[in-house]
This record gives sequence, structure tokens and C-alpha cells, in this order.
Amino acid sequence: MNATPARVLSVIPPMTQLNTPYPSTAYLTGFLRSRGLAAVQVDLALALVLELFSASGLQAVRVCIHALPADGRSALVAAFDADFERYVSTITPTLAFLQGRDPTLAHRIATRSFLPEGPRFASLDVYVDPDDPEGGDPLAWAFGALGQQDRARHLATLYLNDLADVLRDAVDPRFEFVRYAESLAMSQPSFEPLARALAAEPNLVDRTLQALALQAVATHTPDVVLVSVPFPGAVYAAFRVAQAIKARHPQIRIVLGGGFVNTELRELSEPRVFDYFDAVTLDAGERPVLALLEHFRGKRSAARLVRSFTRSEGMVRYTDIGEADIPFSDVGTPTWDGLPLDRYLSLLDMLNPMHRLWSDGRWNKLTVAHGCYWKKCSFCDVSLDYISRYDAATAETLVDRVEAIVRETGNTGFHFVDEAAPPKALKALAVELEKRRLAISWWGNIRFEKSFTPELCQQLADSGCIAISGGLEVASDRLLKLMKKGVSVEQVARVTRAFSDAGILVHAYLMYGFPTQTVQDTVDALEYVRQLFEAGCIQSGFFHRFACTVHSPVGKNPQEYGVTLATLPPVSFAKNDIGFHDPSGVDHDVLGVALKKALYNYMHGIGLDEDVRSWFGGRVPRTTVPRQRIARALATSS
Ligand code: B12
Repeated sequence: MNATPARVLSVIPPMTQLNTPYPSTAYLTGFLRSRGLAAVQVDLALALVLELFSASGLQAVRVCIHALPADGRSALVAAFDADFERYVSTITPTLAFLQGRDPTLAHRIATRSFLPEGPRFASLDVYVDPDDPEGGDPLAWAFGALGQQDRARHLATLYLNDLADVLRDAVDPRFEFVRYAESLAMSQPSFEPLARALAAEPNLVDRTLQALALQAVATHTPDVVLVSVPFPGAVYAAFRVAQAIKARHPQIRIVLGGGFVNTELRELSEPRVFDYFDAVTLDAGERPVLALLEHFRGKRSAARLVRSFTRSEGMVRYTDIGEADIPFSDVGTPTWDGLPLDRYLSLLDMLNPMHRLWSDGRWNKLTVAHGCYWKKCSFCDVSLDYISRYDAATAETLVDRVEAIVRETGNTGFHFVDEAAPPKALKALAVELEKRRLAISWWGNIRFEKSFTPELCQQLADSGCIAISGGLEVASDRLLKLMKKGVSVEQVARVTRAFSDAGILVHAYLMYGFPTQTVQDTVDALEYVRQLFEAGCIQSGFFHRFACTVHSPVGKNPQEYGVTLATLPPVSFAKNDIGFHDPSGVDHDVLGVALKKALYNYMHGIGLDEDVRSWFGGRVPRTTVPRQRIARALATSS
């Protein structure tokens, strides 16, 4: 590469989300432009889906189907093939509808005679209208008589899910909308499975993706391509993208970074990764990229890189000269320039108001601060930079960014993507938004801190807060203490009630299977959750099974939590989750099924007055939590 400044193309590989861009390329592009560099971005996740789910894409899928032996076609694939004309004639208008470009089509979709209905539509049968158990409209409880747009959005999402299943059965068994070929990367100690998959003949998905990547390179003529992998489910595609670019344009430098790398590739020693990438960087990308760009221009030696893996004489070398990161106040404003904002798909998958926020709507994603101000939770990756390095900016800077983003995108909705947005910063943000009379909507993740008083919750609601999520984890004071969560169940009740009273939707992250958690703890935790729903404190939740990672306090000091860790095989590629043995011997898999079923019903207002034992088939002890515990706690605090 010569001495002129590089043109940088940042790429999001499939899959992330389809309703709005994942923000890493927006951050990197905004930062590079703030330094006067030529930077552009593409979202290949969206591009791939739009290409495959088009009339010509479906034709191509059909060619693959016809190449399969007749007995190799699943019932779903055969049904798609038989109904092909209807699929091909409905796909373009349905996508335009999901993109918000053709809202009147809702009426047609809602009739249920427009879209072909495959197995995914069977999910509608579980909804029985209590007023009309004989049949009638199974979606009336969710959308009523006038909610045509949402009803149609849900039906169109089921239709698209059917098509994704067809693609999975006929073309690529690893295909999913939110995670693609995830198992090839997630906690994979060896590169071998990924190497084998990359050596295989490209299938239709691979070919489409690679053609789109080359098209982006032809359009933007970059010297450097930054490939961002936030999750394991984006890794395989990232390598396919790099593979295509390297084969056609060996002179282009390709760099890999992002949340997956920051978490799982910290001990990377696999030289074959560098057949695809020239460098792999850790943690916040701004400083390492500046160093690499200088290096590529011959202005900096390889010995002076920042947090970068490279290959030298066939060996992987990690270099970090230790230059300080760019302060959060100086990273610039993310830009969405270049991304096709009117082409994202607003999907309505689960009929729950909080789940909806994740898949529906073009939210601008912004961080209130870098890192987590609490950084103590023992299940969390607190040893990693994206948690441990807390660095905030002033409310003025934040609201300058908000204003600039609204000006650029025309959208006023914000998702604050912090692990836990600090109450102080949110208060200052609310004051500044109010001062500038800026009308936005926002939501994000917080800790249920006692500093979220009813007054502050109301102030946040007035500033545009519509929803918050936070960890209640295992609702047990003993386990919350062991986790160093810094909250108690009663405190969570008071805080969530204050948010709910202010009209803010509350979603609780719930956990099961934490070290030393007994069956009794699990039953009691569910009783607390039941009471929180009953008392109108929370409206939504999700139960995650606790997973031990090597970067968390549990993974680092297992003896403090009464568990022993499994031995990991030698790692040259990814390292994250680690198995552990909990001597309590509880079968959390079985309990998890009951917890998820109970929660699903609570979210729909069902079963709230039933004994929690009923969800477990009666095979568990009765709860030790008094039935009015939360109601009484709320009454004494007001
Ligand atoms: C908000 C969030 C979510 C949200 C929104 C997700 C979305 N699609 O937008 C929700 C709750 C939906 C979510 C879901 C999931 N998430 Co999440 N999520 C986050 C979180 C907290 C912030 C992400 C973010 O927007 N950051 C802001 C951007 C700007 O930061 P960034 O992407 O890291 O980019 C910076 C650097 O990484 C670097 N960089 C990025 N790309 C590149 C590229 C190059 C070349 C270079 C040099 C640098 C570079 O520079 C950027 C600027 O500094 C992170 C943790 C964290 N604090 O980062 C976890 C995180 C990314 N999620 C994670 C996971 C696992 C998931 C799920 C798979 C969970 C699950 N089991 O379902 C799903 C996947 C959903 C999906 N397919 O979209 C993991 C990934 C770790 C891993 N093992 O790979 C993380 C790291 C958290 C964790 N430790 O568990 N998530």
C-alpha cells in the first residue's frame, strides 16, 4: 500500500439483527471520519437476507431443491415447492411491508388468505380466545379489532420464518435469522471445524454472500476492510467474506475485531486464521485501527501495534505497545451514513412487548458510557475491557451525539446498548434532553439500583424512556449476595414498581442454575417472580441458564462458589464457556423447562394465582416465601 491515507470499508457479516444495524461499523466509521479518514460501511447481514428472500432468491432456492433427490426433501421443502408460485408472488410486497414501505398491505395480509402458511403458523393454534374457545380469531387477545399493522407484521414474520426453515432444510442446515453457523465458533478450542467448513464447496448462501462482499468492494474500492463479529453467529460468514475478498483482491488488508474476538479469541494462536485476515484486534477498536492504518502505510513498525495479533514467520504474534485508548468523549459520533435505513425489516416474532423492541423498529444504538460502572457481578465477564474500563462522557456530549444522529437518520428512537447504564448519567441525560426540548424515545439495560427513586423514574419517563431491562437473576437474597449483584429482591420490587408506575415497561433478566442453587431456591425464586408480575412490578422476563465463562469471577475463582471446573482441551482458537461441577447435583435442565413455561404464561397474565409447584408437575417442595411478601414490602415502602 502506498503512503496516501487508506479508504476503509467496515463490514457487518451475517447474522446480527434485521430490524436495525448493529452499531460497531457505525462507531468505527464515525470515529475514522472524525479523524479525517475516508470510511464507509456495509451491512452484509441485511443485504444477504434481502437477496435470498427476493423473487430471484427464491428461484435460486428452488434450483437447489430440484437438485436434491426426491427422498431428500423434507415435508416443508416439498410444500414450499408445491406452493412456489404463491411464495414468489408474495415475497416482494411482504418485504416492502416489513420495511414499512407499503403499510396498506396489512389489510390483505391480516385476512390470512394472502400469504401461504407453513408449519410456523401452527404457533397460532396455541392461542385460544377465552371468550370464543370454539375457534374465532386466535390473535384477538394480542391485537384486538384494530391492530391490523401488528397482526400483519406477526403473520409476515411467521411467513419469513417458514422460508428460513426451507432454506435450512434445502440449502444450509446452519442457517438461522439471528445466528448463523454459531457452533463453528462458540467456545471452539480448535479452528479445525471452521477450517473444514470454509474448505467446503460454497453453497447458495455462501455464494450469495461472497458475491455481495465483492460487490461492496467494487463499489467502495477500499484498501482496508474491517470485519466486525459481535457474536459467534457472525464468525463463519466473516471468514467467508474475507475468503472471497482475499481470493480476488489479495492486496486489500483485512482486519477482524468485535465482541466475539474481544471475548473468545484472547488466546488465539492458530496461524490459519491469518490466511483470511491480516490482523485480529482486541477490545475497543479505535486505537488499534489507527495503529494498523499507520502500519499498513509503512509509518509504524509491526512491533508498535496496539492489541493486535498478526502472523510472522508462520507463528501468531500478539503485539501491544500499550498506547492509551481513545477516551469515550473523543470517539466521535457514530454515523449510519451509507446504510440503507429504509430497508431494515421490522419483525414481530414473540408476542411480548419487550421482546418486540429487539426485533421491531429502527432504533439508533448508542452507548451512554464505555464499560460498566458496577463491574462486580460474579457471573459476568468483568475482567474484560468492555466491562472493566468504565469511561463516561458529559451529558452535553451525549446529547450532541443524540442530536446529530436524529439529524442524520431522521429516527428519534434510541437503544442504549450499555451493559448497565449508570443512574447518574441517565439523570444528567434526562436533564439535558429536557433543557434542549429534544423529543426522543429510549430504552436500555440498567441495574435495579435504589437510586432509581420514583421521582427519577418519572423524570426518565418524561425524557423519553419507554422501557428498561435489568437483572434480577436468581430472585434469592442469598444468591444475589453470592453473585455480588448489589441488589435485594425487595429493592428490585420497589425499583421496578417505580418504573412501572411511571409508565415504563420493565423486563427482568432471570437466571437459573447458579452455583449452589437448590431446588428450594428455584421454587422460591419463581414465587418471587410470580409476585412481581402480580404486583405489576415487571411485565416481561427471560430465564437464562447460568453459563460459566473463563473471564467471570466464578470461572476465575470457582472454589469461592463451591464448584469445580472441567478441564479444557488445549486452546488455539476460541475460549469462553467452561463446564463445571456443582456438588448440589440439581437437575437444572428439568427445572428450566418449568421456569420457562411459567414465565411465558405470566407474561400473558395466565396462572398468576396458581401455586408455583404446579409448573413443576408438583414434584418440588412448597415455597418458603410468604404469599404476600412483595405486596407487603411495597406497602411498607410507600
Ligand atoms: C446490547 C447487546 C445485545 C443486545 C443487542 C444486540 C444487537 N444485535 O444489537 C441483545 C440483548 C439483543 C443482545 C443479544 C445477544 N448477544 Co449481546 N451484547 C450486547 C452488548 C452489551 C453491547 C453490544 C454493543 O452494541 N456494543 C457497542 C459497540 C459499538 O461495541 P462493539 O460491537 O464491541 O464494537 C467495538 C469493538 O468491539 C471494536 N470492534 C468491533 N468490530 C470491529 C472490527 C474490527 C476490524 C476492529 C479492529 C474493531 C472492532 O470497535 C468497536 C468500537 O470500539 C455486548 C457486550 C458489550 N459491552 O459490548 C453483548 C455481547 C456482544 N453479546 C453477546 C452475545 C453472546 C449475545 C447473544 C448471542 C446472546 C444469546 N445467547 O442469544 C445474542 C445475539 C443477538 C443477535 N444475533 O443480534 C456477547 C458476545 C460474546 C461472544 N461469546 O461472542 C457479548 C460480548 C456479551 C457477553 N460477554 O456475553 N446483545
